[in-house]
Amino acid sequence: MDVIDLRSDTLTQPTDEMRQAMASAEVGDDVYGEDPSINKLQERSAEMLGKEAGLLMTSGTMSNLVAALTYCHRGDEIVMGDQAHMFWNEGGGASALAGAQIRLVPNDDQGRMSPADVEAAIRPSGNVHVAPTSLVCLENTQNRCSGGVLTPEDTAKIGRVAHAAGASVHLDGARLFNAAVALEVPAKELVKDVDDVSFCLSKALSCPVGSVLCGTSEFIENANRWRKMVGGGMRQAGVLAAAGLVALDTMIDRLADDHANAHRLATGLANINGLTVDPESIQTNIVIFEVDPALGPSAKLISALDSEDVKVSSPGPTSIRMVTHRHISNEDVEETLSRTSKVVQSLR
Ligand code: TLP
Repeated sequence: MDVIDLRSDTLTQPTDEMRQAMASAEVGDDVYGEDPSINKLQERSAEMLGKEAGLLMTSGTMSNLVAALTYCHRGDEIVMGDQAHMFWNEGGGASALAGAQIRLVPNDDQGRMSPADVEAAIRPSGNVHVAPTSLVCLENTQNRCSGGVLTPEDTAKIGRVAHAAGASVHLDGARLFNAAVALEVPAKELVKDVDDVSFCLSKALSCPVGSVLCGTSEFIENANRWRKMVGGGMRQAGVLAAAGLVALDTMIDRLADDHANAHRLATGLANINGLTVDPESIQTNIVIFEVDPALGPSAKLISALDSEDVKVSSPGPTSIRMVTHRHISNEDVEETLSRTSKVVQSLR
């Protein structure tokens, strides 16, 4: 039986074209700004997103952390959604290393925050009792909200209230291109109202490593200092950038296949008694579904699926996450549904 690994799109392997580009990449010392492949990737990324400059990071976590370090002084506050990856899955870096406290605002099912909630949460500087809000963070797509997408208008609404109150807006766009493909809008449109954006090369775009942070030249200059400080000055990392350039050319349009597979997967899961998901709410490549408590905690189903060689992850005690990606075919979706149905019946 083949293993079907739906734990994450981070599992995707570099393509042959990427491996060839990596082997022949022109490189230099990037801390001196002399790696031609990195420079090309950074320029290309910034251009695609309508920003002035870009900076290659080791990971999405490093990008988000460096953004927090660049905008915040110790004792500042960052407003973000209560389902934000930055809050749940990044080791508390913004608090521990940037010294910022986090203020959470509810995310709805699709990952949106209400502009009124954000406006009410933002606090001004000038009162000694208060941690001033220097930053508002958005996430598109929103991982823990089943890969929900923010439209350009959703983002503009938050941008307006944040900017009116003097706060900057950072977008964790780890899966920004999934949102762009799902909405059929250029990625540039999704980021025009944020000050900076980070997108990941190492998720559905299949690169082995890397994220790119894009913003104004001044922001990127400051971010570069923080990146060096946290150990992200990477010398001849043009081998990684070379894969990134191939990804931007070849891996974006195909994301539509992952989305179609996720939708089919959700439709099939919704037909299994004991599992709850609304297939119409699945917009990209992440399917999160609820497990009926009568079947036990989700951990029980996860381990039963594992013995059937279906690997999944869990965002919480009653839910399961399945992520479609380049190595998940139509047949894998059908096979996942049949193994899941069998396993659920065995738990009854
Ligand atoms: N997400 C990973 C896990 O950490 C959960 C995954 O498998 O989905 N922002 C978002 C929205 C993310 O989903 C992730 C990774 C990151 C940032 C961090 O990226 P990396 O793993 O490159 O540090």
